[in-house]
Amino acid sequence: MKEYNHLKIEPKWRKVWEKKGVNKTKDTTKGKKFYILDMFPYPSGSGLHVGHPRGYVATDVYSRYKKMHGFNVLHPMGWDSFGLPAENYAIKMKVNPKVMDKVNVKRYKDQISILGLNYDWTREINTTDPNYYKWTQWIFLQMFKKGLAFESYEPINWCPSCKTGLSNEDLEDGKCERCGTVVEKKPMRQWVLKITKYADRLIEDLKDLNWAENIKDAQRNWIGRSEGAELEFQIVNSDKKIKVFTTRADTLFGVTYVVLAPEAKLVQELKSQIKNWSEIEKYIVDSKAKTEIERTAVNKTKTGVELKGVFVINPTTSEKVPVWISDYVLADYGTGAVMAVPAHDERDYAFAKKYNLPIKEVISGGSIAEKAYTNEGVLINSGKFSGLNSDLAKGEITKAFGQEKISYKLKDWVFSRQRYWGEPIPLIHCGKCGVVAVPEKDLPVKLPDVKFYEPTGTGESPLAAITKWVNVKCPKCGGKGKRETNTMPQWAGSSWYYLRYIDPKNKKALVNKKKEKYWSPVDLYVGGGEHNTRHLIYARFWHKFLFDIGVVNRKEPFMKLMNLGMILGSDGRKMSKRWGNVVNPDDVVKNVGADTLRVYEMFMGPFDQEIAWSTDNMVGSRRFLDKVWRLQDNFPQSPLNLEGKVKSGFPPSLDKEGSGAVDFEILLNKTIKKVTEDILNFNFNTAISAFMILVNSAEKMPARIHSDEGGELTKKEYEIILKLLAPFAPHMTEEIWANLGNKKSIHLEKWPDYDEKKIVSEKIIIMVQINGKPRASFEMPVGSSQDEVEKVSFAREDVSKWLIGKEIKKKMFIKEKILSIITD
Ligand code: ANZ
Ligand code: ZN
Repeated sequence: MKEYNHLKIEPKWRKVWEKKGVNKTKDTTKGKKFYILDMFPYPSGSGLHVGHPRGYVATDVYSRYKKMHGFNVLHPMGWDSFGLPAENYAIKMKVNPKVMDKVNVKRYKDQISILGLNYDWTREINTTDPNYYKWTQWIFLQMFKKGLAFESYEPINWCPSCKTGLSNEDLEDGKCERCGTVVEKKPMRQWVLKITKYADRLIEDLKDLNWAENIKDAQRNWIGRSEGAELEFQIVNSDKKIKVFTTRADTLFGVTYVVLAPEAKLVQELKSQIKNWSEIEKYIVDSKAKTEIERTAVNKTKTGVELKGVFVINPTTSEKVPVWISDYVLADYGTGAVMAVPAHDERDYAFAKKYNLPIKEVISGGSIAEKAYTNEGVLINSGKFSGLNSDLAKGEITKAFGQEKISYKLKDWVFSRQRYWGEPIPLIHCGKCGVVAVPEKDLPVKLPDVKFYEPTGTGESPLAAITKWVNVKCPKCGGKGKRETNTMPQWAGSSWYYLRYIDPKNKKALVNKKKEKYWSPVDLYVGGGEHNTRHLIYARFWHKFLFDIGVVNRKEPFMKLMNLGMILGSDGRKMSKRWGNVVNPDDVVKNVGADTLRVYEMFMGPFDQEIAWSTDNMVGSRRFLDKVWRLQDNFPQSPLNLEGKVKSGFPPSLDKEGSGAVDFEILLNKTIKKVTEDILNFNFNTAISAFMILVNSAEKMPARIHSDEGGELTKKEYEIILKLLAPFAPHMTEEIWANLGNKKSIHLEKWPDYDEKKIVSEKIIIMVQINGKPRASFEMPVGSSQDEVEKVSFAREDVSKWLIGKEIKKKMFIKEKILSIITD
């Protein structure tokens, strides 16, 4: 019997598949299609560890399964190479990012290739390829032309270490997500995309998507839509007003002070009126040093300073109330100002207690002696509105003193980076014409080669130093112009890449319309954690824009989303060089084979849950494959000898109920059903356990050949097992398949059907005991209830004869096992 030598088998078959184009997607727009997509990686310098391929293996299993159902499957892979991580790594290694990218991509591709994933590599894309980013720039230009890209000088997040502006999405607890440095607010020129214009649609269209509710919630929370009102407070002795955003207009009568964010422009404008300016100035400086999380935490002690000399009028009562600044008010939410209602808001309550400000109750329903009463209720102390309930009062008070307003936590997308390694923004600044779009025929604007790619820290990208590149003619007037030197953020290229796989080599359009119509939407998108808010929001935004300008035909890009759980090191920590717990897939493939790695990663636990790596358990997966391999012993290796020895069915004399052969047939049908359903539901781990049970049972079969107990494993059954296992262990099953004399690839076979009757007809033996003595045993369908078992029992002579003339005192039933009857 041939040895299972994965080192020989695996590379051999990968070559064959490539030569025969087994993994290629049919270039057609007819027939049933399935588009299955992995979130593409950014090839960092450290290469893949065994955690990365978990999602890739899952999509691979799924796509092979779909192919075996006759679908034309699009299952592509590419590289998200622009951006800070790649650039920071290149700088650390003192290698030009362009050169580094080539090395990293090659490494990643080599590592991915040895896993036997059935990607159609003819569709590979790389976001740093000018033929690709030409279209990233093209989309930006369309946004620019539609007024969705605009220049702004607002203060933005600035990472002093990465020396670039960042979007809100690039922060983690107020720190730069890439390097952990606390970000500062810095006013600078930047390009911003009006994603907020799409906020409502980004929420609304979630309802059509087949995504886990927690991911939808993450999207909703990120967008943070809040319905409320904008109300105005006249400043005493000034023509200025303070505008506030509130979700509780019903509490307006309870406002006892107003609070501005320390950064609010108004504070500067009121300087001449403010009597304690130096104190105010100091507070503004101090609050700059704090992160947003620190500032808004509910349980943190509030600080603030009164603007001495400034008062506003509560419009309901005409009472004068003081104005404060405090860092619990954020400059960039709502209007950057809050009407404080200490009786009914926790933060205001804490603040009022600390600074001895009045607390005025205006909603009845709870005591405010020790804390704010924050529920809604019936209004009191509210003039003609008293007696209304909160809901009604909100509307009435808003109508009388302001207007309805919706606020969003989502900010417009700060879209420029002062860094080298990104797509150049295709705009030209002209002294006469202002900002001018680069004509589409001149795209792509190629990223020039540079000597110095380190960030400058001056607020300009290193590109600004390349005068030859920067100085161009204005496309409009032919006069002197200068290129925009900011580059796009790392999320640009990934916001539309799934469209390019559909038509990766198209020179005339981003994607051919007919092909787009055929392949859209992505039927199944698989990826993990951190991308669930940002990447998905950005991509959905771009997709909606492309829908609006007629490039795509659907409102949403990703129909179904499966969330991937991380693989941790065997110590339970995130795999990282720092902990020395990284397992390299190359080593695993060498030691036990790609098929074992694949089976193990699918078996180790529920797909969406985190799980720690265990080399011991992986060896178990190898043992399982060894067993499947050894089943070949039942069949002669040469197809010539096949006849005679291998039976195509069970010998009639053995084909009776209760024999091993029938048991096996039932188990096989059950397993087909289970594996089929499990793959569809991403329950790969239970699919593999079902396999293990089946194979254990198949292993025992040949031993029975010479006994009368049952049949033997038929070639047909063995082939069914192989087909079911093919998506998980593509190399080994292909090898055995060929050994059995098959000429075509197993991966082009049809997925096995199961026989529903065979599953339903499964029986178990019920034993009937009467007064402790076994009196009868017979078959019943699995799952029969006590009632059903009793009915059958009492109808049988061998039971009823013991019961005639007796009274039944007690009955006990153990499901699928025993009915025990006690008589007098
Ligand atoms: C008065 C009030 C009374 C409020 C009350 C609440 C309870 P969401 O739901 O998150 O939108 N707020 C408004 N702008 C703010 C800012 N820039 N920084 C910090 N807080 C701000 O929250 C809206 C509420 O958050 C608003 O309603 C406002 O306080 C506060 F009994 O106004 B409320
Ligand atoms: Zn010009």
